[in-house]
Amino acid sequence: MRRFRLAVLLPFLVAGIQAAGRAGCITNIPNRPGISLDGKWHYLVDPYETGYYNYRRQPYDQQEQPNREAYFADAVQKSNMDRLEYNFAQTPTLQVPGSWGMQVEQLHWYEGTVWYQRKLHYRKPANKRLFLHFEAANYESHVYVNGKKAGTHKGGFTPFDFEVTQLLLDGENSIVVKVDNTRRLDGAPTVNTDWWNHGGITRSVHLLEMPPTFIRNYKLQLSNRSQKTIQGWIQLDGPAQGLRVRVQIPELRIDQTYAPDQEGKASFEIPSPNLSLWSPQNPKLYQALLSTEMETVTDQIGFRTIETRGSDLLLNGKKIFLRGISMHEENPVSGTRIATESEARMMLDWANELNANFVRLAHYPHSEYMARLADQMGILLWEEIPVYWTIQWENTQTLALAQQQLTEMIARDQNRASVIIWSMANETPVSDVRNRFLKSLVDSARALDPTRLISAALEVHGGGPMNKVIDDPFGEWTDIVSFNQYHGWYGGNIHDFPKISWDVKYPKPVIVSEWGGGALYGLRGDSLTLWTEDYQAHLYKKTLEGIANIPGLAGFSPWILADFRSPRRPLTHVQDMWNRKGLIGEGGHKKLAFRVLQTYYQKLKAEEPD
Ligand code: GCB
Repeated sequence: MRRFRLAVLLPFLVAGIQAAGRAGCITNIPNRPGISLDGKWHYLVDPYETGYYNYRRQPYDQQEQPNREAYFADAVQKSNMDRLEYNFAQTPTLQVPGSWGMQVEQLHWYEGTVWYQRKLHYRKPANKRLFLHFEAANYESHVYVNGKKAGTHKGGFTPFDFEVTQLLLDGENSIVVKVDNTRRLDGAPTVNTDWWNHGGITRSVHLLEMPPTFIRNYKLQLSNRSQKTIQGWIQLDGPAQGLRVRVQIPELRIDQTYAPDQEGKASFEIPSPNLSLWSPQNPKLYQALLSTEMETVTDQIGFRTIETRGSDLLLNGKKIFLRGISMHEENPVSGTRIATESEARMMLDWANELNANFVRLAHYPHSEYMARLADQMGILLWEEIPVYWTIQWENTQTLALAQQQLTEMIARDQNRASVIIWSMANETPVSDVRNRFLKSLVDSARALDPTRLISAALEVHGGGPMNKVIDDPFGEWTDIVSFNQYHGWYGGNIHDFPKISWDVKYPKPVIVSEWGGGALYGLRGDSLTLWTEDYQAHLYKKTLEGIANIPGLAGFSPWILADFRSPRRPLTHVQDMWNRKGLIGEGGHKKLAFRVLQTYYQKLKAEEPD
């Protein structure tokens, strides 16, 4: 009986733990105390999930006997009688962060479970709360410390952490992480995408050492009603009674103290008439200090407003045109998931060289580095969750997963001035159930962050080849109407592009969130030969000739800055499992079209008022 009850209850308990984690993990990791757990981790490939399920395919952590959290969880042999059919000490290592498929040839196409393990010799600090923080692991992670489960997380691109104060020992510790990148029909994303499914602990891991009560998260941004009022809140974790929170921005002579409420939250509005507003021309960041009697957290924060008026997009009250480019989080030189700050900088430097002032970070949240660097470099960002193509709209678990990733993305980057747009989805098919799904995401995003704009990459419908209609009912709910179009590549004669008439149903700012075509770097020919750099450059010229005809156009982000790996792209000697729509090819070489867009943006930039 007891066994039955435990088995029934456990999934809910686990869901409860996940839900609690969902309140948002610890943010501003670069400025928190702790140690890095990056480096070499041992690994075991486990295609049958032997370390997780027994021979009846029951998960070890949902049984009373044997008393294990998982077979592979505890990397320490307890006695000679404890027969273990694995031995992490003898296994090779993987670099963390990194994608396994790009480090080990046999894992290139692998989709399944890999167990990571590392030891940690640790002197437990007195009076600290300890958290294992993962910036991202793709896709489902189970984390164990000294054989005990710390928690699980789903979603490959957002951060998560678990408190391990009681699980870590003074002395030697073993940390084991099961990472499973199996694509799932009910996942977000689902099984069908156009990018590489990089498996592994793809971003950095930290052990955070926090005081008994600490600042879990905070928000400090301009109110969307005024350019002279900073609005925000601080959320404490731990007993808050008697504590005060303090907000300082020394350069603005701001120094305010507040008493948190019973939930440990303090909300505030601070008049700040003398702000220098953040913008691409003036990426001004202020040092902010947030403190309690127990700690001080520093951050570099920019202040700006973003809003729409009719079909205009206004940054700090002034009309702005988005000279954009889309990018995946993949390094075209190495073909790996971007894992370091210098790789993120390389991508944004290219965007800068293109004279772009806007980057669409497709199709999932990129690393925190991207947004922090964009803040410093004055690049505006679109951030997106992987609600891509054909998600299971009717599945409430899938909706919960999308909501969770949205919440985690916003919690992490809500203090980045560069981020102006939260995008809910990409090219999703219209239906009532999809509308309800996406509407629910919009409601959450607006409640979590009313200071940014909402969009989604929609599709062009009907109208015929020379008349294109954008009438997706979801356009009603977004602040910006964005759509992807591929005239001249997926159908349509590119010479006709300037003659197309556009029918956009919503009087809102319009962003063409994708357009472009494929070219193999170095392949030359005439401007009508597909896959040549010449054709791609021609497509860019023709599109740029006609794109201003789109009513309400407030910017665009062509597809895409750099070639990226995709299993959907098998054309031999041309694609070879890469999507070739990059302006920069595999190896990091610029194609002709890069210069076309660069010159066009240069001209737009020169015409802009200061
Ligand atoms: C799209 C998708 C993008 C693809 C691109 C393509 O519309 O949004 O993820 O990679 O087209 O290259 O076909």
